[in-house]
Amino acid sequence: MARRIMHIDLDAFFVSVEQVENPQLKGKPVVVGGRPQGRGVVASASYEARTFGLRAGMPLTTASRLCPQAIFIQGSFPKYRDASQRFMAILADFSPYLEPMGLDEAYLDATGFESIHGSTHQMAAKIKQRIKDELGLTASVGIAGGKIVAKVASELSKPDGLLEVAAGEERSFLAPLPVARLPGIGKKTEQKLNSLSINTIGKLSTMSLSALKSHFGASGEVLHRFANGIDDREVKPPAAAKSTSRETTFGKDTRDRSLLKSTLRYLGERVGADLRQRGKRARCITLKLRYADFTTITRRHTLAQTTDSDQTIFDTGLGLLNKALSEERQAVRLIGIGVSELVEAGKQLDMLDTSARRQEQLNKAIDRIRKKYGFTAIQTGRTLKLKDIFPEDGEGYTLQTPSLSR
Ligand code: DCP
Ligand code: CA
Repeated sequence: MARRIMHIDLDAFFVSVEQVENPQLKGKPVVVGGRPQGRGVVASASYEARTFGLRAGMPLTTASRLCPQAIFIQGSFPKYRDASQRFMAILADFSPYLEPMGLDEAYLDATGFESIHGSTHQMAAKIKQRIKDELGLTASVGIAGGKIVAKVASELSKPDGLLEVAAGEERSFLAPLPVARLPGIGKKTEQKLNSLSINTIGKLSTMSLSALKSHFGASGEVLHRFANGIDDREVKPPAAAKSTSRETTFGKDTRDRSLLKSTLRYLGERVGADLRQRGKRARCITLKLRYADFTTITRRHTLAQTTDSDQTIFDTGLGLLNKALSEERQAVRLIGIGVSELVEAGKQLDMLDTSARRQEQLNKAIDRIRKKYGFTAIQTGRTLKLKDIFPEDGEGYTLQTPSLSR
């Protein structure tokens, strides 16, 4: 059966999330990335801002010169992560063959879904509608026989687009487009191709494999396939993570044991919540410390029995911390805690033990309340101290400088 691959990409993602929250921003040039005189770059620009030449990656100072009336927003990563999760959950309703790429795009294999959703085109229209109804966002969708052409199609259709390339038409669809449209061709490759008078993907597709290999080495072969619209890479659901961790850098290097402990407790609770949400238990607990001179150490402890309990994670981490601090006199710059050697949380032998069972019930109750009222709705004595130190973002403490990185 001929494959039908979809590429779904949210339009002006960060900016659009801000516009849903504050509708006054709609229809205006808006930039997410930071203050106009800040040192950062544009992370996302509204399509109105793009008419002034604003682009992702452009220094904010350049952006404010090109478009002084633009509204500049700092942005908030947890908000975008939430929107991303809801976006992926909608897609997962349509097909289990889903491969998220970053926060706001995904490939979906729609082959054989006609009996459920009608044509692939109709399925894409339904997906777009649900994203609009439930998230207030617009998505652009490309459909083709392989990933690469689906992606080019979604990009070409932006914003709020839907473009299907009929089976067998991949090569002729790509042919008139400039080479830079092909994902993977960066500035350098583009210049090199242009210097060889190769300006369109069609021209590129006629270059011999050996010529491409001699100019671009191993990637010449990929270029050859993609330019011809050939791409049989599968849509691969992401592999389950093998570990999970949380870490934070202090505003100022510290020797304050009670601050170190509170922070460890808080980070450990986040790790525990993550484990339980994923239905996993861990056998190995790792502490990470970076000292003032940037020396970084990790210390690990393997438990006799797997755990998903905040208390056990913290107790084990604290044991490692006390030992490490007794061996090193420097102030601490960063602290982190992680768990690994994960197993599915099935029925565990130690669950027969009543204290372990009580722990589990307690953790479950905490998770429920936090899900409803936010992570900091419940705090233990230790993490409460953090309130005075770290700003809170409604969803948990903002541990690092607000970061837009993925
Ligand atoms: N992003 C980022 N840093 C980058 C690239 C992207 O922080 N180097 C963020 C900002 C974007 C989001 O990821 O809003 C998605 O990236 P896209 O490249 O898909 O850009 P947009 O969604 O903003 O615009 P488009 O409508 O072109 O997809
Ligand atoms: Ca996008």
